[in-house]
Amino acid sequence: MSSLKNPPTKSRRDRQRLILGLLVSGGLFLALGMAVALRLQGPVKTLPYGQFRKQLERGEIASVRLGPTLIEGRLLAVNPQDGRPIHFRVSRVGMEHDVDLIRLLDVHIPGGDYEAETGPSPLQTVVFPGALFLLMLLAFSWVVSRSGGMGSAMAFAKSRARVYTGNAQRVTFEDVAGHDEVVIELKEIVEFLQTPGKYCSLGGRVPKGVLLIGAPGTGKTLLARAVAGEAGVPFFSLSGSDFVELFVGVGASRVRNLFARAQAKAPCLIFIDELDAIGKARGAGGPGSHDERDQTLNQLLVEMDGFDANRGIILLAATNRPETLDQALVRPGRFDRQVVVDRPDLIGREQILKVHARAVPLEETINLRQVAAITPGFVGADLANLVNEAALLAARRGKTTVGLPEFEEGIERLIAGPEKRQRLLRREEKNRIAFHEAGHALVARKLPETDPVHKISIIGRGNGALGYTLYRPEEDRLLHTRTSLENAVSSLLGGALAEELALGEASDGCSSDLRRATQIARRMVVEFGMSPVLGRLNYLKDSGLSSPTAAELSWSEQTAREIDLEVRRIIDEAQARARIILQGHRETLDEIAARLIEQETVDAAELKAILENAECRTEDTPRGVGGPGSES
Ligand code: NHX
Ligand code: ZN
Repeated sequence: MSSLKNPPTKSRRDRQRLILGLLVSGGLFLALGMAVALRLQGPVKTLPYGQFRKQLERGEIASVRLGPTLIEGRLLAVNPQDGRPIHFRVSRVGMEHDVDLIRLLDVHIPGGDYEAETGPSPLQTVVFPGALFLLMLLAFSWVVSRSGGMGSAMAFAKSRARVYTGNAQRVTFEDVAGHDEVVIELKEIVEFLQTPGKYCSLGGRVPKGVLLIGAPGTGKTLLARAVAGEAGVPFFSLSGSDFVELFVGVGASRVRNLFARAQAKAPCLIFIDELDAIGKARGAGGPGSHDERDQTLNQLLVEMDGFDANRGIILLAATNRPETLDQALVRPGRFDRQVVVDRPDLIGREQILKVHARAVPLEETINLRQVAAITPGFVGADLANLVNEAALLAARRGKTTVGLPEFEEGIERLIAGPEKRQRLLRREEKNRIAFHEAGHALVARKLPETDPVHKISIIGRGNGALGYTLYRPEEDRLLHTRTSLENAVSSLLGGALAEELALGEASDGCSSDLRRATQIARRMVVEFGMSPVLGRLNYLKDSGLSSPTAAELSWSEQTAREIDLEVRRIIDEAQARARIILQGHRETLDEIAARLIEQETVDAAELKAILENAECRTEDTPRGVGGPGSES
């Protein structure tokens, strides 16, 4: 899927060209100005007025031009080096009324070679600025024509839609894997496009807009291209952010332009990626003026109402935040069909992997179902990356085929970045990292309903983590009970807690653990109604914005305080549970940490063995605190 990603947006390149053009014309302007100032005429001496008069009286001056504030002229003497004349300049400010001057000039300038000047020459006032203006105009239109492909400044208003016609990169539903239900729904759209007349003859109303809703990387763009490819119609593709420009009105005229072009090519498909960039609720959002975006959105609504879907234009749009869209966009006659593009399930992932692995030689024994099983939560783009990473790793290892170990390592690289083995660790720090990760793992293993620990490691990773615990979420866990959330918090707190128990105090390394733990606890209270004190209420405002800032929360100060206290209570109780586990299994904790220091990583099977071994030795192991179902 990554190979089909959009090329980088054009607008940035255009802006760079514009700035370059402005710089070039600015430079020209400066150079010309300096040339005018220097007049390219050899040395010019600036004389004091008194000096000038003395020299005049001594007959050392050849010619004089009297300006209103300035006297310029040429000395009789020449430059001894190159024989060029020496010019001079005298300010006469304050001396304008020197009544003797004319008499002196009459007497001392040979041949009466003096004259008055009324002001700057026409060359200076008209020709130079005119030429400059023309030059800048030329430079500007050159830039615009380079960027927009048309020779006028109106290129700004032209939409940047990429148009795909013909079969060059035709995508069909064959190329889309793992979204069978979505494909079924979109096939209807294909029929509308192919035979627009068939549906309206029965009085049906052809949909104008279809909204694809799904997380980034789930393949929404690919699906849109496949619809166009299947229908064999032109495909106008652009991103919502292409409309958002500095200049008010540009976005709106781009929308107009886009629809005009589409009308000319009907039947066709228009695809707007990141619709939320223009479609955010009007008047909502941050400070400052959103006039530009509002105008763009208004224009889009106007165009959607204006075009006749029966002529075979269908608008497809993608967003991952449908709740932020302006309600006007999803009303009947606009984006009234909504198709959710979910993260793929096990079978979907296997199908997607198969598509991406078509060009990759796999080991005989590998089954892509196995790879799909260990990649819960991955979307199409992730899986495409994974196949690529695995192939690169196999090549690096000198193998001719790609096997499961390469996929395993590829997953870790995608989640946490490449290994950073070179980092030199002090012995105490290595020890601390080991206890930290052992703490996470032990708590997770001892509490029910937690994601199983897949691997723990004290090898640093490219993302900056010094050590990590890889949880492998159980396949297709869509809902999380209160217990599972509480215990996830416990496990997150287990790292710092283990440091504290084993080494006397915790370190500053746990900040991201704490952030995630606090986030979970807060959502339990504010969003999931899991606090008995605050009740089964969702405290987010109606806008349903997924990341509430203080201003978007709808509660009183009293409630705010109660929320804080409840979040605090959840964290404290989770920590208490983790503490009981770590204290009750202190030897196991030491054992896991020792094993980590010895071999740097411990996988799920080794962890299980350590835990079972420890339980054989001590029969009176305290049971997990989470109630029945506590696992071994
Ligand atoms: C510091 N780094 O800031 C040092 C340099 C506590 C053994 N003082 O919790 O590596 O503290 O379980 C993903 C997730 C950087 C990326 C967490 C990048 C944390 C990670 C900061 C282990 N494992 N902390 C952890 C850790 C740190 C960091 C991350 C990340 C440590 C801890 C980093
Ligand atoms: Zn941690």
